[in-house]
Amino acid sequence: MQTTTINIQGMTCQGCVSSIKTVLEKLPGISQVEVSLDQSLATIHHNPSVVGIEQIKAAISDAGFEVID
Ligand code: 9UX
Repeated sequence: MQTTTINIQGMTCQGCVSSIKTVLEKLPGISQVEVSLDQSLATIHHNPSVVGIEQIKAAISDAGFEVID
């Protein structure tokens, strides 16, 4: 398992937090997702041989939020 932290712009309420968690938890290879509204961060525990960082970022973008590199 690998832990990846991603900066996310555009989360304005706990509903956004829930949306992102739901989207990420549906991806294969993801074991745990924590999302902080205050810190604009997602912390994701994933198996890098199943799901890569770019795929995770794409899922967040597709959900309507901006990933900040
Ligand atoms: Mo809150 Mo976020 O009403 O997509 S859910 S702004």
